Amino acid sequence: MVLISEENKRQFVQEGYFLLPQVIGETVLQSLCDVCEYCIEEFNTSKRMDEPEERASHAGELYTRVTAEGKQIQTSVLNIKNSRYFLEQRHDEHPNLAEFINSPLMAEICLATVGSNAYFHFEEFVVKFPHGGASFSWHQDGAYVPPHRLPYVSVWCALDAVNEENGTIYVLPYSRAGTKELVEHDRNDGEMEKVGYEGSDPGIAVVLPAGSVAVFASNVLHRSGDNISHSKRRALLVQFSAEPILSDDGITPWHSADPFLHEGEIIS
Ligand SMILES: O=C(O)CCC(=O)C(=O)O
Repeated sequence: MVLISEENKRQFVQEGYFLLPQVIGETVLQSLCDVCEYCIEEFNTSKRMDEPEERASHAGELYTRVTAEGKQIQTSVLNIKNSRYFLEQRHDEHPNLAEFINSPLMAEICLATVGSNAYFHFEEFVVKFPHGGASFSWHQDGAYVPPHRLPYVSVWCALDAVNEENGTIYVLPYSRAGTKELVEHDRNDGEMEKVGYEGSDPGIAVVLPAGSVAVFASNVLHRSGDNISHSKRRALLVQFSAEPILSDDGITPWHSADPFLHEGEIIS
């Protein structure tokens, strides 16, 4: 499988991102959409447990919901009911999702970005609901995790065709951001989002058919727009790092740190 060109690799080094149109086959795409729909339904039919002791270890970032069957799910504080969902870390329950994370496509992306030794770090579905699904502020993904040595890679997979009407992402290439460093982020008013850019550059809109992928480094500023279309916009974000990303205790992985590639070979 050679989907990534030398030009893609050059652009990743120089500008921090590249795009791979239509690289996810229809069957796999449908299976990922099915998992996403299951997770949406699970969110919508669960209730928030608000006691402080129910908060997850990533204090302030997650809270617990409980389904009618009593299953507890960790949910992002960034979720806005029927507007914008971040549905994270469901691969243990959904083999099709786990298989996609451990696929040759992800191996090729890791090899071209973080290198021949790679750890699976995190996954989440990001869903924007029709008729106003909320935007998401300019940020670098690396600002949402504890301090770490090396940038990691985000693989943003479009489960639906994405465009400016339905709330696609916008990336700010390094040359336009003027930096590759992690920048200071402020929390926006009341919404718990971190904001790392207040400039006037609108960024480059990622407009792609369903089954396409945007690959960007964790130090690339990006945002996403409102969904003013009549349909849901679903994406799956999968992240890999060259070394484990750890919590402040220096031992516990922040999210996951599952070995995925060793010397270029898939080992998981
Ligand atoms: O899919 C989106 O709308 C943006 C997601 C994103 O930027 C993120 O989760 O870091």
